[in-house]
This record gives sequence, C-alpha cells and structure tokens, in this order.
Amino acid sequence: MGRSEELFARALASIPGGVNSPVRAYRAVGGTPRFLARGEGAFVEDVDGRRYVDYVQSWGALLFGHARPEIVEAAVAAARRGSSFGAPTEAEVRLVELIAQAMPSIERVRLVSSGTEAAMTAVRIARGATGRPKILKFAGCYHGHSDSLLVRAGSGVATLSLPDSPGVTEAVAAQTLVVPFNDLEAVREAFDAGPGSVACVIVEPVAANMGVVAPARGFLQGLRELCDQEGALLVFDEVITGFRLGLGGAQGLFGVAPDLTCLGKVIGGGFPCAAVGGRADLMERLAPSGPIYQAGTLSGNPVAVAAGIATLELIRAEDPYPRLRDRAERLTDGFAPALPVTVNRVESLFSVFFSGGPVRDEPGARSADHARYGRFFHAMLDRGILLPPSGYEAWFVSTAHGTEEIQLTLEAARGAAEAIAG
Ligand code: KE4
Repeated sequence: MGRSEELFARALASIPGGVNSPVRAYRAVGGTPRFLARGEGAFVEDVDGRRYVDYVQSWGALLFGHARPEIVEAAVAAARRGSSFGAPTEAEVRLVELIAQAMPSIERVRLVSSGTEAAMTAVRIARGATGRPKILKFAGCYHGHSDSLLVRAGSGVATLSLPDSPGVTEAVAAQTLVVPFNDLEAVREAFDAGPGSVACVIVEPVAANMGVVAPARGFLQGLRELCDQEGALLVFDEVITGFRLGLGGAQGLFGVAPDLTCLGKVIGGGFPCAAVGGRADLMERLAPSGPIYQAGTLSGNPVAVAAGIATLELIRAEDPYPRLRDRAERLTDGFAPALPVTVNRVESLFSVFFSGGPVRDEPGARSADHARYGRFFHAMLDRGILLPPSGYEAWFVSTAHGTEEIQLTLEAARGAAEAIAG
C-alpha cells in the first residue's frame, strides 16, 4: 500500500469522505485520491514521490503554475509583516484597482474569501437592489454551495425547482429558476412566467462545471437584452473565466458587460481571495455604505491579497494569454488523432468529452461516456499525467506547461487511448 492509500484511510477516520472538497475524492473516476506533497511549475509530486504533469492547477487558480517565485515571495513577505489585521490595508486598495482597470464594468469591488461567498453576495445585492425574490440560473452551471444556488430544474421550466442537496429547503429552491444553458427562449419563458419577480440572471459566461461549454452565438448578448427589458440584473460568475480567458475575462472576450461580476481563483494566486464587483450604484448598497449586509473576518487578507497583486502584476508584465492559448491548442489538436473525443475549448480553457457528438448544454455533457473518462483518467495517471478527476471539470494549463510537458501529455494520451480501447 502506498502512502496515499494509508493517508486516505486515516483521513476517512476524521474528515467526511476523507477530503475537504468532494471532487478531490475521485468518486467520479474511482480509485484512491493521490495525496500531494509539493508542486513546482507544471508538476506536482505525490506523497510516494511520483511526479505528474498537473492539469488541475488548483482548479484554475494557478495561471503561472505551482510555486511561482514572485507569488510565493510576495506572500511570505506579507506574512512576515503580519498575516491578518481585520483592518483596511493599502494592498487591498491596490488589488481592487488592478481588477477594476482590467474590467470596465467593475466600478467597485468587495473582496471575500471564496467564490461561494462572491456568488452568494451578488445574489443578495441583486435581491436587495431590485426588491425581487427570484433568481435564474442555468442547469450545469455551478456558483458555489450557497443554498439559493444549490438548486436543480424541476420537470419543466415553469414547474418548481428542486433542492440539489438535502438541507436546502423547498421554499428556498422555489425562489431559484433553473433553465437550460444556451436557451434564450427558456429564459424568456421564465421571465414571462413571473413578470417583475426575477432579481437577476446568474451565469458562467463560459460554462466550466459541466465540462467546458461555450456560449452559443448571441446568447450572452441576448441575456443582456432580456435583463434590460425585464429590469433584472445580469451577473457573470467569472470565478473561473476571470483573468483566465484574457485580461478582461469572458466579458472582455465577448463584449458583454454584466451588472455584477464574481471573481476568484486567479485573483488569489492560489490563496483564498475572491471578489464581487460591478456598478457603483449597486455595490454601494453593501454595508457599511448601504443596508445590504455582508462581512468576513479574512476578507482582503494581506497574504492572499499580496499573492493576488503579484499574479495580476505578472499578467500585466508577461501577457500570458497567447502562450496559454497556444499550449491548449497544441494539446487539444494533438488529441484528435489519438482519442475519440469531443473537445470544447475557449482560449486556453477546455475539457474533453468521450462523446460522439457536440456538447452544447448539460444533457449533452451528461450523455458523454463518463465511465470511459474514468478509465482514461487512470491510464493517464499511470503515465504521469494528473487530469481533473471528473469529466465535468475543465482542464487548466499554466505558463509553466511548455513544449516538453505538452509532448509528455500527448505521448501519454496515445498510450492511454490504446489501454482503454474497446
Ligand atoms: P469556491 O467557493 O470553491 O472558491 O468557488 C465556487 C465556484 C464559483 N463559481 C464557479 C464558476 C466555480 O467554478 C466555483 C468552484 N469551482 C470548483 C471546480 N469546478 C472548485 C473545486 C472544488 O469544488 O473543490
């Protein structure tokens, strides 16, 4: 038995499911999760000393790979000055100015500690600002685990939504409408079913939690127009796409300005920092400027903020996006001959479906062969490549993924394709 197995057995005796976030338990792909000991650039090393090219990259937080020196040194220096004050600091102002400079729709920013908090706060701002009770989300999109957003579609668009977890009440679920991604007609029907009742539409502008699914042509602009017609707010959850698809995120790439934006992952550089931002007239409703309450002991934490500033300054200095796109393109182009897969890619963000046809929404993602993805995952793991342990997750390249890492991955993929054939 290796040390991962030993540690997993120990962890199961003290942590629910042995992990501190469900996807890490490998339930979707089977087997024992690899316990990791260290990361460096594109690589991670497990507790048995095995090295892997890593395409999880802390679920997209690490644009520059593991342990990028400038980011680590910034965090260490900040920690040496005191890890947390619970008081305002200059660094927080600097970070939110860097964010606002990158995304013109963002006039004010409130820093929080997780994407869940950012999305939860955006929903509260929308309800508080509009006085409307309902929110609308899309099947297959994930916005963290706050009650209002752990809701799935009922049998039909107009029928009541259902809790997507025990502990979420039917009363809460009833206030969240869930419609198919990329379906503007369903959004229009949902608005018509309850005129004046929808506070906001919240969407991952490029879905990345059902695997990657791009917005259909005109979809995001259509949401903007429908929200304007209906007096609802448009919320872009850019926790993954923000500073991943480009300096301006998805809103910059597609030219659609939301009223509120959720950010996370990259802006913390691997440390717990997330944000909700947007129009000043909306954000100023947050306490203490306005009556909508929101708070957090570690919001704007100096160590996390230092890592975030270092990350955003590296982005400005290096413009990583052409390289990231090139790496992803060479990888996904290289897969085609070796694997019977559908690859959905937007810039450097992509995922791989073992599916015979296109994947444009959650049913399409669900119809892919996820058992085969599990076999592929393990065949690649055996060949030194660590993929996301679920076919519903995006793959993340970093600037540390160079030609050698791409070649290693493509060679492994050819071997894995043979191993899982049939
Ligand atoms: P956190 O609360 O996990 O920081 O962020 C929630 C969240 C919000 N919005 C989007 C678009 C997200 O993708 C996430 C979290 N992403 C998952 C991976 N798909 C994090 C990994 C995990 O749950 O362990």
